[in-house]
Amino acid sequence: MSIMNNKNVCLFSVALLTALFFSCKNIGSVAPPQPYGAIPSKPQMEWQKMEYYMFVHFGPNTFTDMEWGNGKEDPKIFNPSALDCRQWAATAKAAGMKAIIITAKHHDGFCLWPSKYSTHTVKESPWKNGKGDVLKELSAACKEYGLKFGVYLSPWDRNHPAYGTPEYNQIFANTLSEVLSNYGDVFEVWFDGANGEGPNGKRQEYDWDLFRSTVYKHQPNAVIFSDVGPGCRWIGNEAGFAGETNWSRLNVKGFAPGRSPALDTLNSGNRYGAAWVPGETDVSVRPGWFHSKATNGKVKSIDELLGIYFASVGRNSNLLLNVPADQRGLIHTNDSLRLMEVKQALGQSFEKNLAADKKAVSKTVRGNSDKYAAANLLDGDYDSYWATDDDVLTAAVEIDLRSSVDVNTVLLQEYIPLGQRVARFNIEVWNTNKNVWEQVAEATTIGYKRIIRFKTRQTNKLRLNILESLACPVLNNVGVYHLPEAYLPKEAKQQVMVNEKGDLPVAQWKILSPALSNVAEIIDGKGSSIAVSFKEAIIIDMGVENNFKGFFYVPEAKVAASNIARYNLMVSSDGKNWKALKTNAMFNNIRNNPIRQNQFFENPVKGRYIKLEPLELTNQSDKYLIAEIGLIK
Ligand code: FUL
Repeated sequence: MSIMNNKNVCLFSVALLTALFFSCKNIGSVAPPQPYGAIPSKPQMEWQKMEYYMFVHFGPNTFTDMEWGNGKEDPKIFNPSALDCRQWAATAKAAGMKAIIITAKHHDGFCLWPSKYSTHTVKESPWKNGKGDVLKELSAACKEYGLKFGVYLSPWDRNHPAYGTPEYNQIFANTLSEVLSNYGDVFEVWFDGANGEGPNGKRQEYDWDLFRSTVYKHQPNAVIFSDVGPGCRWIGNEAGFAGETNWSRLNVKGFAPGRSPALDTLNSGNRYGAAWVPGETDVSVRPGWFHSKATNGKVKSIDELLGIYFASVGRNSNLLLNVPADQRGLIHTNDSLRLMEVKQALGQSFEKNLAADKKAVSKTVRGNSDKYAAANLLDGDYDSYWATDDDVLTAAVEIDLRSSVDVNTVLLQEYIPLGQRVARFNIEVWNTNKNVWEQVAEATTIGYKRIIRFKTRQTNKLRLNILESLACPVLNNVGVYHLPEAYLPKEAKQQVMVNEKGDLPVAQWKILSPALSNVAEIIDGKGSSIAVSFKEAIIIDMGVENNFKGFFYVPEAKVAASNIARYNLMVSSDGKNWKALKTNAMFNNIRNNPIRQNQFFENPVKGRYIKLEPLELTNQSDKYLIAEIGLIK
């Protein structure tokens, strides 16, 4: 073996250095991925990071115990005895929420601020001698508590005399201008798509272009919610869940609020949608949207609310949770206690990220550069991310937890400023006894945030496999957690019972119509429904005369199922001569929120037979669904 002379040593060193130089991770010189498809605007990005905020339904309905007022309510009924928006804000803040959106004007047209453009407002009410302004108090309270402030405004107005005429569009725009220029920053404007008849029996052709431009004129950074955005979209149900697959892109061409794409499209978005319109899940903490004494005992359980959280925030959607104020103008203790319990449960669940400061490695790193290394997934910095080369659409990341621990939850985030890309992935854990990888979950989209829960496993490593991606995957965060067992998904629930205290007993009842073999199910107290021909009424013989003050109908609990929307209800003593108790009456909001409908009569009623005649269904079916019918003492 010859010994190298000085010159050779020199050449060798140069070669070594050059080799080292080229093999070395070249920080900074590798171009970042180009954005893929539609991407969020700056306000949409800020909005997405808010994740969880409060809806407050409040207005005349709070005092009439209605879900939809008809606009004829006397403004004198609006008189909260102890309204305190600071209590709402303090509650939202303590619950970990980031904002409050208030129903400034619901379908009944009543304005919670003294609008110049209506005579159906707080100034016509006795509250604070007509000098009150709920928006003023709430916007100030939000500011004080560091919360953002948002407004819900229903274009459908069952009170305004101009509704149903072309002039109304400008009036609504003026109304918007008032709300959006007098109360500081408004982060979200919530446009309800519901469009029914106004006081003249006419519907309105809405000028959405005018409404949107009015919003942006006063609040250029506001995110506009509607069925189709443009800021964010309705998730397609009021039950609190986004699709398992949930793209933040949507095709909006040809659609409008109230004329939306199919509900499952709203639920899942469009894989190749042309616009960035992320989902927002709106759901009430109680069965209805407005406060009612009857639902004080029906605030959703921790299980239900955690289920909602994981099915919304955990599926790439923001969560807008409604917590209605009561007749005092306060959030009821039952609701606020539950919110605190949920806050605590989420705190316990996510306080310790088992992957933080551990090791993440991937064989596929963009340009082999440290700038895009898998370690970025664990550094807590939102803007640093792991990415692969443009042509690498499947990839894996291994998370080394360094010691064996219990795990059951993985939280993933895509870096959505560059678009949403991942279409399918799975998660594996290392079986330390058998020395093999075992799959614990497989799912489709990730988006801004995806939380996957699985049966608890003890392991020291996990692997995330991106199995399908529309462009090179770009992820900025992976978290690994061990949730208390109580917060893991529960087995399918048993049959839901739908009876309430105060329902008349049904032991002696006979159902005279329809003549179906399973007809007894409509009085068995359980939640499963039967289908009845649209032409057939429900007729019941109670055997004896009874006194009652109302009736209830439990529809099929699925949004847009063929439930009864409009009906007649009749009573009789002999089964021949009928008296109308309700004529052409509506089950309000039953299409979107198909819960038990309690309907009360003007005066208590006596009778032996009742008849429910369907007049209109929530869809075009020739059959309607009914889970239960009964009378309220
Ligand atoms: C719906 C309305 O009809 C309900 O009353 C409620 O306000 C809900 C949030 O939006 O469209």
